[in-house]
Amino acid sequence: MRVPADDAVSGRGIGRRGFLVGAGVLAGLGGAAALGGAAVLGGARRARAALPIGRLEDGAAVPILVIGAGYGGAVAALRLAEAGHDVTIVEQGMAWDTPGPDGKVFSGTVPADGRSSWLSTTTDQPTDHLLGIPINMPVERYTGVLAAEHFGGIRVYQGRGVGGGSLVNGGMAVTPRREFFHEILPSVDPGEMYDTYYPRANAALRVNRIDEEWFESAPCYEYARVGRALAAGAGFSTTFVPNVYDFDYMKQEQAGTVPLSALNKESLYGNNFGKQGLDKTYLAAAAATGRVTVVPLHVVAVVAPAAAGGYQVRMDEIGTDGHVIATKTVVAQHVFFAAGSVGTSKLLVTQKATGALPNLPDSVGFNWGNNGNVMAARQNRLDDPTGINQSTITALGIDNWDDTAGQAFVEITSFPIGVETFVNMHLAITKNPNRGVFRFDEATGRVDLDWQTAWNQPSIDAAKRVLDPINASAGTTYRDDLFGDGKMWGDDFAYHPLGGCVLNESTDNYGRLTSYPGLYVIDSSLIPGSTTVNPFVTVTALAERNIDAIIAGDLGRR
Ligand code: FAE
Repeated sequence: MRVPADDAVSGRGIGRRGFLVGAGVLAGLGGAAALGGAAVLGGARRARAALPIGRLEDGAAVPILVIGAGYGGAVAALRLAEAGHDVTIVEQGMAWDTPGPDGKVFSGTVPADGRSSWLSTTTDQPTDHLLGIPINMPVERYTGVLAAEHFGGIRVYQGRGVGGGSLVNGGMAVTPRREFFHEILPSVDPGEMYDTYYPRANAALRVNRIDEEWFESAPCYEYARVGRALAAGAGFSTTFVPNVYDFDYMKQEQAGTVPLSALNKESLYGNNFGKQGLDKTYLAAAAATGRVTVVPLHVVAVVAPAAAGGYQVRMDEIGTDGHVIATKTVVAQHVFFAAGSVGTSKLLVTQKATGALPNLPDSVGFNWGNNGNVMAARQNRLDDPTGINQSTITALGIDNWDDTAGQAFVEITSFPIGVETFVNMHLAITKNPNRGVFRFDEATGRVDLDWQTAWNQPSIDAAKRVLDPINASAGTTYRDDLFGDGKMWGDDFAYHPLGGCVLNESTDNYGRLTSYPGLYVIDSSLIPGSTTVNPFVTVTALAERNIDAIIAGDLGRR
C-alpha cells in the first residue's frame, strides 16, 4: 500500500495528514502508571498511516536491508529512499495498522489484552503495585506492543512493531542543552547538530508545544500545575516539555469533541489517537517514496559475510503467538542495524561471539546506560488534589541540571487511575556514570546485560536533591506501595536504553562498522548511556547526520 502523494514529504519537511480509524486506550508517560478506565468511541477519528507492508522470500537478494523500524531505521529508510535507493525494513513486531475485533488497533489499559505485551502471559507494568498489591494482569501470549526485557539487575522497556519506541513512548521531544552535547558525543560537531540536524529532526517528527494559556485551566493538567506549585515552594522552577502528541487534538479531547486517547489513559500500550508516531511521520514519508518495503514479524538472528559479496541475513518469520513459521536467509549488499540499543547490541555481541562477524571491535556491547532513569511518587496533602482525569502526556519538568552535586531533570508525570489520588508521579533523568556491558553466554547462547540495580543509586541521590526538599516544604511524603510493597524507588527498570555500540568507538564517526564494509549502526546504541534529556530527538538527529554522510560517502544519490 502507498501513502497518497499529497501526504508525502516535500523536500525535508513532512506534510500533515488527517486520519480515520478505531479507538483504544492506555496509560503511560514519558513513562508511568497504567490503570483503569473506559474506552470512548465515535466522533472524528484519526487513523494510522497505510505503510508499505510486504513480504520477503527465502533466498531473496536486496540492495539495502534495515533491521528494525524504530527511529534510526525510519530515518535511514526515508533518506536512502529519497536518494534513489530501494530499502527493505525487517521488523520483529507487528505492523499495528489493523483494528482488532473491538475496532481498536491497540489494547485498552484495564482490562489489557494480548496486544499490550510482547510474548508474555501477563502485563509487566513499570508501576506494578497499588497499595503494595501486585496489579499486573493475565493476558493472552501475543506479539504485543510493549516489551519488558528482563536482565540480571534491570528490566528494559521497549516498543515492538513498525514504529519501534514511537508506538509506546510518552512522545516527549527534547533537544539537550547545547553546552552538554560535547559531553554526550564528543566526536560530533555541535554546530552541525544544532544548526542542521536537530531542526531537521524536530520538523520531521512534528514536535509541537502546548498552548500555555490553555494549560493553565485544562482540568487534565491539574496534576502538573499542583506539581509545579509544590516545586516552586521548594525553590525549583519548571519548564514546558515539547511533544509529538498533537496538542490541538488534546484540546479537542478536553472539549469532548473527539475520541479520547491521552485523556483516556493511553500511552504505554499505544495511543490510538493524537500521537504523531513514526508511522505518521518518517515512515509515512518513506512509504510515499515508493521505494520502501516493511516486513513485520521477522526476527533477525544472524548477519555474516556472503560468499559472493554482501551479507547473508538469517531471520525467523514468527506468528502472533511467537512460534516460528519459517526461517529465511536473504542477501543484502548493505545492512543497517537499527534494532535499538538492546536489540542491536545483542545482535552484534552474538555475531562476534559466534564467529559470524568475528572482526567486530572488542568494544561492542560496552558503554550501555539507562539515561539515569529513576521513578518515584509523592503523596500530596488533601488540599493539593492532582485531578481525576489526567493527560498521560507530560507537560512539565523540574530542571535541576545546574546542580552539579546531582544533576536531574524531574518530569511531573501523570498517575491516571481514574480516581483522585493526590499523587504526583515523577520520572527523573539523571547523570548516572555507571555503565553496563552486554555479554554472550556460551552456555545458554543468550546475551545478558551486566548491570546491577544498586548502580542506580547515583540517580536516586540526584532525584532526592529535588524531591526531598519538595516533600519538606510541601509536607508531602514518598509513596512506597507502587513499585513493590515497601519500595519507594522505581530504580530497577528503564525506558531509555542507550549505548552498546558507541559512535567513534565501536563504529567510525558516522556509524560504519569499518571491519565490515557495508554494515552500519544507526540507532540509540551509538549514544554512550546518557542524553541528559529524553533521547529520541537526539537518536533521530544523529541518524539524520550519519545517513547524510553515508549517502554522500558510500551509497551516492541516484
Ligand atoms: P527503537 O525505536 O526501539 O526501534 C528498534 C526496533 O527494532 C523495534 O521496533 C524492535 O522491535 C526492532 N528489533 C529489535 N531487535 C530486532 C531483531 N532482531 N529483528 C528485527 N527487528 C528487531 O530503537 N524517548 C523520548 O525521547 N521521549 C519519551 O517520552 C520517551 N518515552 C518512553 C516511554 C517508554 C515506555 C519507552 C519504552 C521508551 C520511551 N522513550 C522516550 C525512549 C525512546 O522510545 C527510544 O529512545 C527510541 O525508541 C530508540 O530508538 P531506536 O531507533 O534506537
